[in-house]
Amino acid sequence: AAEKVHTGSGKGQFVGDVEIGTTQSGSTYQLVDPDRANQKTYDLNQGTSGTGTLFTDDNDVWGNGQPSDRQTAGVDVAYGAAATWDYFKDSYGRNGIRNDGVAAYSRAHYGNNYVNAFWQDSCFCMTYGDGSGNTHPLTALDVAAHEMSHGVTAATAGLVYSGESGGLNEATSDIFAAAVEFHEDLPADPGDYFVGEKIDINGDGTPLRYMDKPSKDGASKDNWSSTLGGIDVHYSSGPANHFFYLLSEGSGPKTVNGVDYDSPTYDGQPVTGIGIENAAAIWYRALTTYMTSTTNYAGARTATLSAAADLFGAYSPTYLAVADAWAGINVGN
Ligand code: ASN
Ligand code: ZN
Repeated sequence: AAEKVHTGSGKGQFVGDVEIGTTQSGSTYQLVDPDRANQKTYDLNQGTSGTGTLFTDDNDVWGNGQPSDRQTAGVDVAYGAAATWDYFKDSYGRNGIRNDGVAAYSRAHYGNNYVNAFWQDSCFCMTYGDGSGNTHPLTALDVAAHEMSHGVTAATAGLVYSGESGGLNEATSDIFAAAVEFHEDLPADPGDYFVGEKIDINGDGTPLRYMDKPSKDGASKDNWSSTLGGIDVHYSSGPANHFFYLLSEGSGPKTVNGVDYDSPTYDGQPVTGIGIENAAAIWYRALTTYMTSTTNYAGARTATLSAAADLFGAYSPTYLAVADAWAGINVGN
């Protein structure tokens, strides 16, 4: 019998009440999204290999917002995958992570007390742990968008995951994580320039990373220096995240979606923001057109200037804002 297309209603822990794409198969429904190339969501059921089983449900009402309900994580990650698919499609006409119309799949409930999430090119899939006590899952929207964006980077510039290119790879995932979050702007998770603010990975309510002033995490760098290539890629991403914040919102104090930021510049000169959609479009064009596997910070500057020239005109106000934002993190000034 032909499978029927349905839209299930879900309640995630982080996304709140949402619609998710589901497919009826016989007398049950599956977390298979017919609007997005049958993008699938699996329950690993604490295993660490294979796909486990597809999430299924008998009445197409999924999760209850609590981590104790296994479907709740499925709702969050299925929504995250859908939102990320939509972001790249709506913004850039990108048809899936590899732009080939093929959907990646998601795996929730990986292992026990696993405090991470990750993307793998080998399976073309992303995987999510349940976090500390199996009750703090790493399934928020920005985490999903971050992981899937690793797939986009791998399929495009291919930035090597070490040294300065590794920092740019990580920053690319944080940049599109923020862009996806603003694009959705869910009541339960409005757009912000933090990474992982919902998952409470530190146990004290603080986010994993701060794009306006990355050093607030105690380890990330705010500005480029010659030591950058020798540190963990999740910290050498800091200056590029800071560049992206400055380009989007500008320097100095600013309130966005009710959140107060105050972003400094390395050179003390002001930067005028161009808005997150323009900043992300410049980064996307730079990533997909000009960056290569070995692009470093200086190369990222020239890549974004070329992208800005293409999209907005050489020496346009937007192009000049890109140059100012790089100067604001000690690149090219
Ligand atoms: N969650 C981490 C990340 O996406 C996994 C890793 O270290 N690659 O960056
Ligand atoms: Zn990452």
